[in-house]
Amino acid sequence: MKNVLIIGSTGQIGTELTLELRKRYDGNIVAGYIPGAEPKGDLLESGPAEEADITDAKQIAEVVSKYKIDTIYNLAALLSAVAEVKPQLAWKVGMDGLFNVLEVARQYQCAVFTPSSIGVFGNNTPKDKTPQDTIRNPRTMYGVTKVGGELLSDYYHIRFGVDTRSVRFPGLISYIAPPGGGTTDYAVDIYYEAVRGNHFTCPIAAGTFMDMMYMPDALHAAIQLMEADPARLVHRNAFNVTAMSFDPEIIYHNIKRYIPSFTMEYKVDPLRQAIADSWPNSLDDSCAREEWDWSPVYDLDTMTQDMIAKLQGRIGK
Ligand code: AKB
Repeated sequence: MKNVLIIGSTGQIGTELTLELRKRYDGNIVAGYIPGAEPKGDLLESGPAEEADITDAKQIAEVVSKYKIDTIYNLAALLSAVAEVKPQLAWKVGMDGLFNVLEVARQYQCAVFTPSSIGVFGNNTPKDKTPQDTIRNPRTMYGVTKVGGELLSDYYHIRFGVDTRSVRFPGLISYIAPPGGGTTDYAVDIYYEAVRGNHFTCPIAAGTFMDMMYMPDALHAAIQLMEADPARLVHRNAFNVTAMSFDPEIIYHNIKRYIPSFTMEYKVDPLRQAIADSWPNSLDDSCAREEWDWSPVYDLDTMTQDMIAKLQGRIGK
């Protein structure tokens, strides 16, 4: 039996991860939320939900104690573009919040998963097939909090024995809850506009390659890493993982294979473009493959077919 708390359960990853964990495990899979982002529908009806604000250590400790939580998925974060607009809040959630979670985990002996990101890399990082162990010198607040989070999580493992694990997620593409505030969001928005029959204005320039992953693979990565044999883990915080790398032209032409009338133009957003330019073109995820058998299922074409079918069912056309 597993008792799990998901902090940020109503966000892009949390909405789907909470439901997936409830399918897989008996026990209390608690949907943690903040006021204004309460769970609804299936998420509310299929299991317990509790207010669990990452900035409130006491509140997190109360939920952990009440449900005898053994694993925390800490999904609270401001994504890269919005973190540049609100850097103080991004630090409060990303660093102070993580510190709260790790302290509660230390006291109640919980394992902790906190997603990291390709945002840990910066302009001096090797761009192609970026290695697992390499330069992490981001110049964004998002990246700073993700590098800090990786270091702090490793510290809690080494110093206090807290079972911390993490992956560096690329852009995540999904059709249930929207991402909101990321640099890679265009790769989600493009599907919505295509399925609605709309023209798409792309904020990222042609030729900008970034790693991406379909949500089912992302959920699989998080759960598989948390279930991995600790004796095999050389790394912990955080593993490079990827499923595909493309630029806006490639995804556009892939969607056009299934929706030939779809059209796109470019209106580059300088903030998002600068962030995208500082990130890798592609990651080397061989350590994840070797240490816990990571292997994605979806490539661009299978993801496109599934996204279009799922969105047609949800938003019509
Ligand atoms: C973002 O674009 O900020 C995120 C990420 C890659 O971490 N999707």
